[in-house]
Amino acid sequence: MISIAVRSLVFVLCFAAGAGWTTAEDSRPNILVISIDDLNDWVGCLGGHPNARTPNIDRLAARGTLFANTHCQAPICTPSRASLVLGKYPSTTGLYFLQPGLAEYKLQSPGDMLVQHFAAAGYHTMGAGKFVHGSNEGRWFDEHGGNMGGFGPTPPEKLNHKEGHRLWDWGAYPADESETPDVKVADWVIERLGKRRDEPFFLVAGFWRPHVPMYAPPKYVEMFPIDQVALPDVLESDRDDLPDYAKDLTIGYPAPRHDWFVENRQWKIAVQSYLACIAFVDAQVGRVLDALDSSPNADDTIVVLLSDHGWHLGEKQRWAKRSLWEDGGRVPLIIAAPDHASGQVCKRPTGLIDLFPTLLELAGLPRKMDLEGRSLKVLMDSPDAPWDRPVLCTFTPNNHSLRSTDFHYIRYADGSEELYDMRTDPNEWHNLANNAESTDRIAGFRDSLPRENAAPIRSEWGLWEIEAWETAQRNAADRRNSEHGLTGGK
Ligand SMILES: [Ca+2]
Ligand SMILES: [Ca+2]
Repeated sequence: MISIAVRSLVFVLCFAAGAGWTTAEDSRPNILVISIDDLNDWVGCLGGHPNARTPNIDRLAARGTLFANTHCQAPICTPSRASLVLGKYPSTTGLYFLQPGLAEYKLQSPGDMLVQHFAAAGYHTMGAGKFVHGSNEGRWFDEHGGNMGGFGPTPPEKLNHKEGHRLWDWGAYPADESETPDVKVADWVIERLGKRRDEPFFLVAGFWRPHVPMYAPPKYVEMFPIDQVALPDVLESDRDDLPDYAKDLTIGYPAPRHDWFVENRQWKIAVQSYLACIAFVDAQVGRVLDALDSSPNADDTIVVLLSDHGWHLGEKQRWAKRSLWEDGGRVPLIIAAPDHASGQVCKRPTGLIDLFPTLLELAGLPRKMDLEGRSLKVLMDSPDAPWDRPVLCTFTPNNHSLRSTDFHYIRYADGSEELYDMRTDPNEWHNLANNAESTDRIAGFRDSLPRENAAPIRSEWGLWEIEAWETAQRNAADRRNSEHGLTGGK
């Protein structure tokens, strides 16, 4: 157990919600958020891949609570992060797509956004790299280091995927890891961790990998000899029991098709590169944790580690994000807080949306009543505590996934459904939605779906996503019409 060091400072606190002025000794903990982009469950302590090497993430898990059944609220960067920092579901805000970003969303008050809420409560907010996502990330922080080079640097010519989207490539690059944005993000964060401030800090390390391009410095690629790389399990007939709508939802996404990876002998190389990117970002996590441990903030800093959504590398014969299956939605979430038990694993269904209320409670700040998540502190105190609701993930309007402790239910906008028993079928190969014995269970899940689905907020920059979604709607309408002997719909 670590006790919270009390700052000697007497501070004046004014909550944004207008709760009035309070004077107290500032014993509130610092908060360090380690955000990793597109990291699925290929993390040692989550057991998602036998080759995964993440000793530093694992050691953080050993210091706190690993939420092993955590899911994002949208399986794509911008809306997942918007949901996290607003504490609201996409079906409430209408933020479903890569565009518009949070900057274009009309906040009712700055305190409605996680980082700004802590700033208003007297925290000094700092960040570097990718967290909220979108241009001018610094607008959300008191102090921001910039994007540190974003998804770059890139080699003069693509290494393995010569055509297609500019970000879609993988391999060993660059030779000098000090050129990578993530090393620079870690450097910037490490420098700030070393200073003791009068007021508590809210500090975000926003790492870019393993997001494409899946480039990692050579020494990390060499950790995974190609002949030892294990491929995900795939069932050839898996897609036969999927609703047509599930297949349509992948329309328009920029990842190469699974057949392309197989036919071009790139599957193993891409898996190797993704594992290398994870090992590389884990090394940066280790540098940050070491810096915290040797800093004056070691004893009173809450550490959170998360990713914004999952990632397919051939599972269910598809790639990348934008799916409601387990591989698209499951993310690591670790919270290590002073005065809380260590080495715990919680299997209750939880979401990134729960982070905002959790951090408020851990920091001793007032509850914010319009948040849609739920504080996880009760599960940090007792990982098997009663927890009566499944976690919701949404991909484009009215397409939802609900994950309970043992089952995974998906419902698409046309009413088609999937159900998987995760205890016996962790690969989600056998859709039980049409089995008679699933009727009661499905009825229970239907009751937990959102009552309202906000219309999508549109952006002129994200038209291809809207078009893909509209194509799925049209195709569903055509299928419905042909089933009823009608024509047209286009
Ligand atoms: Ca992402
Ligand atoms: Ca199947």
